[in-house]
This record gives sequence, C-alpha cells and structure tokens, in this order.
Amino acid sequence: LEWLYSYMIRLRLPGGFLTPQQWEGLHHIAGDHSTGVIKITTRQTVQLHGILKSHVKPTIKAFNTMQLDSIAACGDVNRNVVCNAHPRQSALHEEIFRYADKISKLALPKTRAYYEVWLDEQPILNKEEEADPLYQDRYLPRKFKIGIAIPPYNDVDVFSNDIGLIAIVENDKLTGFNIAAGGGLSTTHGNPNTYARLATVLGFVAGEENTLKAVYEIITIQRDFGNRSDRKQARLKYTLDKMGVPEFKAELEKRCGFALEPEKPYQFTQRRDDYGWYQNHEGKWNYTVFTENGRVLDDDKLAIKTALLEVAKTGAANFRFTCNQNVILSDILPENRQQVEDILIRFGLIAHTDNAGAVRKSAIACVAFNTCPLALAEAQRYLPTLITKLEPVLQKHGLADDEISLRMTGCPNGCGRPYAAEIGLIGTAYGQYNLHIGGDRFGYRLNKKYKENLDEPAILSELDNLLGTYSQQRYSGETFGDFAIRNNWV
Ligand code: SRM
Ligand code: SF4
Repeated sequence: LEWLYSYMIRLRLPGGFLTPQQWEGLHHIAGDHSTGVIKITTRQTVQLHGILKSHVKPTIKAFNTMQLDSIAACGDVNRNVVCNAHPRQSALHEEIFRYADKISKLALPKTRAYYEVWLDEQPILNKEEEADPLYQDRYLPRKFKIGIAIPPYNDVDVFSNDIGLIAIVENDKLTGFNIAAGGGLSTTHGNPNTYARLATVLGFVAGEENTLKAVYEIITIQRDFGNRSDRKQARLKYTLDKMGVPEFKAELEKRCGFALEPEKPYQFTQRRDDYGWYQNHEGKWNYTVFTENGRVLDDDKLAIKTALLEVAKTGAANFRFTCNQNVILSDILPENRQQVEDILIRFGLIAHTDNAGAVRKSAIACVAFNTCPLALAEAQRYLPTLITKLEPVLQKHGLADDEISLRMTGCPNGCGRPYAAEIGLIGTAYGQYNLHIGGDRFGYRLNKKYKENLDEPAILSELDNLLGTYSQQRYSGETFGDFAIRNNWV
C-alpha cells in the first residue's frame, strides 16, 4: 500500500489569459480531478489542489488538449510572466501584454521532459539536441520572476519581481521599457541575512529586440553569478546586492553589447483592480468580479463557480486573471454585454462585487493552510473573517471607503506580497502574526515590522489605535502607509 499522495498543479499562463472554452475545460478538469476549487494566484494564473497521484497525468493530458501547460510554473526557472491585466488600461495593452508571452517563451526550458513524462512523447536520445542555451545543464540557482507594468497601473507589483519592466509610452507609441532588477520578498524568521527587496531601476531599453536581450542577459547573470550553495541567498536580489548595482549594470551592458539609457519618467497611481464594468478604447466591455483571495467555488452564499461557467458557455467573454487574485470577464462586444450582465445579476455577482468593503477589495491572502506545507498560520481561510471583525473598526473611524492595502500570509515567504502592503500580517505560529506597517499604496515602498506575534484581539486592538490616530491626524489625501512613516511608527 502506498500513501495517498495528492498534488497541486499550477498553469503557465503568461499575462493570465484564458478563452471561454479554456475556462469551461478548466471548470470540468477541476471537478473531475481536484478538490474542485479553482484558485487564482497572485501571479495571475490558476492552480488546482488535491490531485491524487493517479490523476496527475490525466489532468496534465486534459490541459494539453486545451493548449495549456504547467511548464516552469514551479522550479528554479523563470516563472509565470505577469502583465497588467485590464484591457482598458491602455490603448497599447494588447501590444504590451504580448511581451508576457514572448518573454515566457524566451525563458522556457527547452527540454522535452514534460512531454515525455506526462504526454507520452517518445524521448530523443541524442543529448546534443537537448542542450539548452539559457539553462544549460544547471537551471537557475532559484526561482525567477518577471513582471510588466503599464503606468499608472501597478497591479502586478512590478518592483517585487526579479525583473520588472515598466512600459514607456510616448506619443501613443510604446518606445521601450524602464528595466528594474533585484525584487524579491521572501524572508525567513530569525535569519537576519534574508530580506525583502524592491527592484532597482537600472535604466531604459528601447525597442523589442533590445528589451528581450536585456531580460535574457539578466537571467544569464543570475545563472552565472547566483549563489548555488545557500538557497536562502540564491535569489537575484542577493546576487545584485553582492555585486553592487554599478557592477551588475556594467556586466549587463557587456553581455548585451549596448548601454542602457537613463530611466524615463513614469508614475504609478493605482495598484488595486478596477471592479465592475469598464469599456476599453475599442468599445469592448470588461467586468472585474471580486473573487475573494482568488477562490472560485460555490458555497452556501455565492455560486461564483457556476456563474463563471455560465458566462463561459456564452462564449462572449475571455477570462483574465489579475495579480490581486480576481477575474476579469473581458473583451465583451457591446451587443453581448447584457447577456453576461444578466448572468452576473442572476448569480448575485454584481451585488457581491459592489457591496464588498474597500479594504476587503484591496486585500490579498496567500493559500497557507490546509494545503501549503510551509504555512505556520492561516491566511486565505482566515483573512475574510478578520476583515469582517475589522470593518466595524474602520466604520467607527470613518475609514470604510479608504482603500488601505492589507495583505496576509501564513509564513514569511511572502506569497501574498505582504511586505509591499500598507498593513502586512505575516504568520509566525498558529493564530499569530507579525504586524508590518508603512508600505505605500502603489508598490514603491516596503513596510517594516511594527509588532511581533499578535493574536486576533491584539491585531484588532493595535489597528484600532493606529487607524483612530490616522483618521484624526492625517493630511487630506494622505494614505495610511504614508501617515505611518510621517508619524515615525516604524
Ligand atoms: Fe509562493 C512557495 C503559493 C506567489 C514566494 N508558494 C510556495 C508554495 C509552492 C509552497 C511550497 O514551496 O511548498 C505555495 C503553494 C501553496 C499551495 O498550497 O498552493 C506557494 N505563491 C503561492 C501562491 C499560490 C499564493 C497565492 O495564494 O496566490 C502564488 C502563486 C504564484 C504563481 O502563480 O506562480 C505565490 N510566492 C508568491 C509570491 C508573490 C509573487 O511572486 O508575486 C512570492 C514572493 C515574491 C518572491 O518570490 O520573492 C512567493 N513562494 C514564495 C517562496 C519564497 C521564495 C524565496 O525567495 O525564498 C516560497 C518558498 C520557496 O521557494 O522555497 C514559495
Ligand atoms: Fe505557503 Fe508561506 Fe506562501 Fe503562504 S506565504 S502560500 S504559507 S509558502
């Protein structure tokens, strides 16, 4: 007898896009092979949990019939490439969004092992044909992440990536990208050599060819210089800090064969999702559904999973996932909007999205218990309850409509990017969290630890005090994170 092993499968979805047919297929695969819950992740893709060992191959095969794969969604390789999700964010959205796919392909491992192991492809015996110019025979020292942002929107949290590309649009044309390197959020409790870091902007790169070259060569620098003996020091952020930014940049320019131009001006003014209906420049409609912590399931209050299936069956909307763990029903022709809206109304999704509070709609929680083996505390199963208890506090202080970013993780790995939130709750033990404050609202500044090992009453009481002072003493328009810094709380 063998243990009853069960697995999680995460899809590679550059830019987080599925056709309605693919969503319908995903719905059924989730039902046939997993717990049935479709989880939208903080990197704009979906994962399924509880896939029993005997179901792994059928699941991967079923995805393959829909042109979907999970290659490099985990492991010491470049991960899912994220890009601003909402098509209305720029007339150039489609052009910029396509970079996610180009970069994903550029950094995809060349080995056919996935096809051989899971899809019964016949192995190629000639080793030379398998040589991978990027990963060679050793992959990367650690996972590697790339994000693309279109200012003023930073829903991808661009600076938390190993490489962040910031699209620069001049005279309605995409001229290139500011390129940032060295973002990464994970820390380890009790290990002072680990730290969260936001990416440093190195400069501007014009045109597609040079952009892809620069991305590629940053990966090769990490491949060649990254720490391969200590996994806690192996991310690009440590490589960059060890080399120093000037030396890193010089090495990059040497490998690229061109110099980076000085960074171009840009500004981020929004990180949360645009909920509800928005039309893009072509007149197509998009509806962002509030999907709390990315969990798509039917429960006794809301049949969100069935509702999304109904929408998919109309064929009228694509499905785009956001790094805030929501789904956008997108690219809907004006003549099809009513049909989709009728479904959303019938299943209560519009009321659900409209009625959720501002903090709840800006919040993120990682998976944590009961599937994450690294969890020390609850996150997605608990944050909704905590917010329900926090809402009267916000109400009391007149802050019910303040979109304060609140993020929770079950451990310091930072999968819900809590270090880049105005309020971060980072699990230390069951029911206990470190409270971080002082991050900014748009992803430019990390927060800092304010109090350690708080349980629920302590979290609520601390936040009651802090929010009370903020509501009384803030300048007009000042955010909670900025106020915390001005007040020297951290
Ligand atoms: Fe993560 C490991 C879930 C985004 C930093 N992450 C894990 C694992 C696979 C646990 C494990 O290694 O056994 C978690 C699976 C839990 C489960 O039961 O499903 C897990 N990470 C997630 C997701 C699903 C959280 C979510 O609720 O959405 C996100 C999936 C993203 C995706 O689609 O690819 C997720 N993880 C992140 C992010 C945020 C981001 O990338 O924007 C981070 C922080 C950014 C960064 O990488 O610095 C993150 N995850 C980690 C780390 C720490 C990495 C490090 O540098 O040390 C680990 C642990 C590790 O790699 O050793 C980890
Ligand atoms: Fe698991 Fe920790 Fe990531 Fe949460 S932050 S999903 S607990 S590894």
